[in-house]
Amino acid sequence: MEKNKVEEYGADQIQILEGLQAVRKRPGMYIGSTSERGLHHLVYEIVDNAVDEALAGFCSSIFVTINKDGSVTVVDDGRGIPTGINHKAGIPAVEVVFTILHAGGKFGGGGYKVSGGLHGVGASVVNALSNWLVVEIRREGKVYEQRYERGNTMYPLREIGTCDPDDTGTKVTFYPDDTIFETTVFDYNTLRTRLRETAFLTKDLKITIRDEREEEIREDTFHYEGGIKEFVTYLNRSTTPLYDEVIYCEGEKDNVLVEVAMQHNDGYNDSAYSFVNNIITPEGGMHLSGFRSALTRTINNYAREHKILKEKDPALAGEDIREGLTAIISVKIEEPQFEGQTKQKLGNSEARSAVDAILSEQLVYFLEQNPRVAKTICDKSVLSQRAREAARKARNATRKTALESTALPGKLADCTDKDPKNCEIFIVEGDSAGGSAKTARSRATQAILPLRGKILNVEKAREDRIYGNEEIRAMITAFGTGIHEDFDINKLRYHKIIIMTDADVDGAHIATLMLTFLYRFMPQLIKQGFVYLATPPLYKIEKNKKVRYAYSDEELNSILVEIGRDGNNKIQRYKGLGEMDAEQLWETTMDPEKRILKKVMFNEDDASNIDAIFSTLMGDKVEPRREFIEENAKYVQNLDI
Ligand code: TSJ
Repeated sequence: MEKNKVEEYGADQIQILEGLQAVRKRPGMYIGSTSERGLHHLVYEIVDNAVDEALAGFCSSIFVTINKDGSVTVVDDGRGIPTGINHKAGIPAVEVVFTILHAGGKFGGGGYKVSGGLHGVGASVVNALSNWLVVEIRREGKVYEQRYERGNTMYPLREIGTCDPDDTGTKVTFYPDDTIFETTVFDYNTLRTRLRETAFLTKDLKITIRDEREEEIREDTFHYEGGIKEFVTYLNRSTTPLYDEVIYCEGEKDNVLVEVAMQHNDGYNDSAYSFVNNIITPEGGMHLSGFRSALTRTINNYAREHKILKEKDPALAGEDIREGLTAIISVKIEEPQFEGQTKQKLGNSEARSAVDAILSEQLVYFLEQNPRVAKTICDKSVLSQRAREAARKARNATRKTALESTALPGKLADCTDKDPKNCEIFIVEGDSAGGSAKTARSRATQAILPLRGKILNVEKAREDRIYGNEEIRAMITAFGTGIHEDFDINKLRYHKIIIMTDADVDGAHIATLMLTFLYRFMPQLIKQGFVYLATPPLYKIEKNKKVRYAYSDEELNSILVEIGRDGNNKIQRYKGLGEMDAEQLWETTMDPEKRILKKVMFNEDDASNIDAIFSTLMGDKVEPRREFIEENAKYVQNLDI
């Protein structure tokens, strides 16, 4: 590989500079964006190189440190990047790695980065986008070092000492270019989530992450001998699994390495995460379709052969079998092709046939060896098939009246403007606040939908009950988009969906129930940025007839400093929306000129984590929920208990 690249690009220094210059000119083409997300990609690019060394069988642990000065260090215990002169380039191989932009495998299709590897060519991109970068190599008893600034070599590779010949490895430290990135502050939790995922996907590799920026040093180590098998156990940690075993298959076919792990829980979600070369593919692709067809076919065959399905019974649908299934599909492939608008969908058809063949063969075997598990899966699927049939009937029955009718819910006070771009809908907790909101609103563009009490927790209910729920039906018809396979974003009637609840624990719970519903049934609304949270004030401060509002404790403090802390201040703590009259509600929470809206965001990199957060918070296991809240409470301000 290394040789070919060098042949293509030669040793021409001018070309080297031009290459890295191109990266600095259009960073988005190489790392997606210069936002916080792009910033974190720099770390993944470096780590991926070390992971490659682990996949090659020469590295067992990786250490990632966020240093006091905000730079990041990645160390591995691999062989060390070769230091000998690369004859085509006339410079040491390590310098080639950091200064020559590697085309080919990784940067195909018109210069777009289409893959994360089978990895390991992004080091020069990171170098080009760093204020400075230092590499240290331990190899053959010697320690070497070289430094670069904004991609430029500062001095020839130099020997800085000796070491035990058995002590080998690569250490890279860099500080991102603050003139290129919107922020250069790394987030520990973001890196931790991704590194945990990488450890799950690379069996037996130990990854440690450490944050030395604060007085209180944080550190986590991830090491999973079971690989993706343990990943499934982790994802199911806040659910109740239907059987103890995690089903696991692995194999190789047509140069595609395949690993699949899965286990059902008693919930209703289909949570399959697919990866190519350790990179998540949010839109699936060939490997996921191979997984689905093998699973559907194999379970149906088993159910027929064992008379769980009678001759006259219809076949189980894929979605019946996947109800409550948590699965990881991981393939490793030489030249992945990515398709779709966001290049997140695997296009290689050999990946489909490889996953299909390996899973079919090994799953049949597993089912025969574990008849109790097989029976559980079949029974669960049959139950799901019946529930789905009941849901279909419920849906058909309510179609004309609710889900598909153009008749809007009675409780909705709609706006008069019909252009969705101008329109917003407030989902309001409680009839009384709903009443104030109706009086307060700007009729032309603001619609109000009051909901009574707590909405149904969709995490704990099957579809037929969900469709039967009045509050949920009201939202579906008001939004106009339909749900699931009927979902059509073009029919959305409001471009802002604003959840307005009390600023207390109950209000937060209701907002979470609402978000759970939207996330599970209409995730596109969140992904495309149509969902917002209103921010009602926490305090009203009155002094000499002059009224101010504070939306946080800090703001209250700064207002009090400004107007003076004395006996003339009247401070009122708002407990709920109902304590405000219509005028106050308008002024503080609804008036587009003055209000604060929080946009609900969705990080694609974090899909498995978000799924887990919802099932942890809304599922029925208490212990993981308490742990989650305890762990996260320290990051939440204004927690009002
Ligand atoms: F990204 C990077 F280049 F900066 C980087 C590379 C960063 C880190 C943390 C590690 C690595 C890396 C590269 N670790 N291990 C390696 N291995 C090689 O480059 C290597 C070593 C030996 C041989 C050989 O054939 O002897 C070949 C290679 C590619």
